[in-house]
Amino acid sequence: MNIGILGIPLSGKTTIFNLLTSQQKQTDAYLSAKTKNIGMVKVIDQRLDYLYSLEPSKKLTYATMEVIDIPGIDTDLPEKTKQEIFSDIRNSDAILMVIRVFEDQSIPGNVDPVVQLENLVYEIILRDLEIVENRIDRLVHAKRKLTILEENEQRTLEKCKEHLSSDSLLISMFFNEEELKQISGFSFFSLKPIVVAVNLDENQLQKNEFPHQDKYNRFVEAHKMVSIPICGKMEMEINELPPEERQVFLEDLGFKESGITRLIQTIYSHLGLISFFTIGKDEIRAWTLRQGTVAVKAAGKVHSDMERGFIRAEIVNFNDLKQWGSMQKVKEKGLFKVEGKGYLMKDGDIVNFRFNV
Ligand SMILES: Nc1nc2c(ncn2[C@@H]2O[C@H](COP(=O)(O)OP(=O)(O)OP(=O)(O)O)[C@@H](O)[C@H]2O)c(=O)[nH]1
Ligand SMILES: [Mg+2]
Repeated sequence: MNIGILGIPLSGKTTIFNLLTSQQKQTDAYLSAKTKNIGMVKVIDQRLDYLYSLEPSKKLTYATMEVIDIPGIDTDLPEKTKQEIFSDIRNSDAILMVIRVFEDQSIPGNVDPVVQLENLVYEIILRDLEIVENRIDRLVHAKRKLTILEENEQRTLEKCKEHLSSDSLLISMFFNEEELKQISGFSFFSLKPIVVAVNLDENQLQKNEFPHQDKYNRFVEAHKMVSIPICGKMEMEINELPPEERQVFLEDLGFKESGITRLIQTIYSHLGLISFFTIGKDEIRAWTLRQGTVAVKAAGKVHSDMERGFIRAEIVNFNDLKQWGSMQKVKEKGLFKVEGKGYLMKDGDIVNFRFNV
């Protein structure tokens, strides 16, 4: 899973990247950076800690996501530069937009969330239109008769073009299965799920109030995005505290968990991701799946041999284990399940794959 971070210059992208990945890349109050950063995010999951407390193992491995932090997108940049910046997140599975609302005289830049959203969506649409128009152009000017498949593809692309030209993201368009296949190879930006981190100051965060909020919320909803408030500055301060003091600090301010934790969870759920767990003497580990994944494919995540030689999956759901407190009890209650290749994996499944190669 890979997430690309997008925003205008100096909106707090690298600050949030650092918080997500525990890195310390340079942030700057005046000069927009020209470099990209790549890092891994640990998907904190308290269920994993609970499993470890029942049966300690040598290693505890959280699920991870990769994030890419790119330079700020300024509408005034030359087209070619924008294309280059965007190309670094072309293969991302989702976009994390960072929108600046915090006021700070020493940091230049726009603080109107709606203007920023409109500009970024406009840029995303332009990138996709370039691809669609190029491809249509090649099909139209082909020096031979198009195949039926190509004719169908052209028809689908014409529909995409019309939709994009009306300032709409492709994610809000309906595609049937065949059409989805035709367009899947283009990695359209506007088909990627978008999570918006709205970077507020402490006061705005606590009151959950900021300028243009209603218009902002309507825009987010209309474009099938999901928004999460965060204060980059406060998150940095929390990070500087010793771990045992962080929770108290948060609770004093009226929060249950840090904004970064909520952000990771929001990304996870907006992308339709679920976790399953494997337990062994050497490692207790969480794995990420898309909702709707079958058991044999989940096995392949752990090891290709497990997919190839899949026999069955032995499954206990975390919620049942938590309720009854031990595997023994869960078995007595008849909640230990044996499932075949086509079983639809559920969030929180604890799995032992039986296989033979
Ligand atoms: N007051 C305040 N400042 C912040 C907040 N978040 C980030 N900053 C500051 O804003 C400046 C820009 O932050 P960066 O994280 O470098 O922003 P960026 O979007 O990566 O910027 P470029 O990559 O250069 O476009 C830095 O000085 C940060 O310390 C916040 O929540 N409040
Ligand atoms: Mg940056």
